[in-house]
Amino acid sequence: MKSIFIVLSVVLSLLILSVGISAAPPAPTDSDNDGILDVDDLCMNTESGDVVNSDGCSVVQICSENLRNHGEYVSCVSHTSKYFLLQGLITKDERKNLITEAAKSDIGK
Ligand SMILES: [Ca+2]
Repeated sequence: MKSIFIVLSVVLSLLILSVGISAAPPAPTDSDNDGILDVDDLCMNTESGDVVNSDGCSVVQICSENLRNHGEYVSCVSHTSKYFLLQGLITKDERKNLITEAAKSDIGK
């Protein structure tokens, strides 16, 4: 009788061990597909295709925070996009397009 318990406990231990070995940790996720994993992403829900910095934030996301008016938004896009340009994240033409789109937008109005 005692040997049955030993065999059962060994089998049970092996089962627990095999479950522990085969259970892989969950894959890291990048919910907004901006190339920055969620654990490091300070700006969730980045628009698809938007260029982001190492914090996972686009120019629009950075400049849409704590706005007082439209002029402040356009100014923020201008200087933030310059930083993105200097970092090699965007081209001069992309920066120009960001500023043009910011000026045409209703953000901050
Ligand atoms: Ca993001």
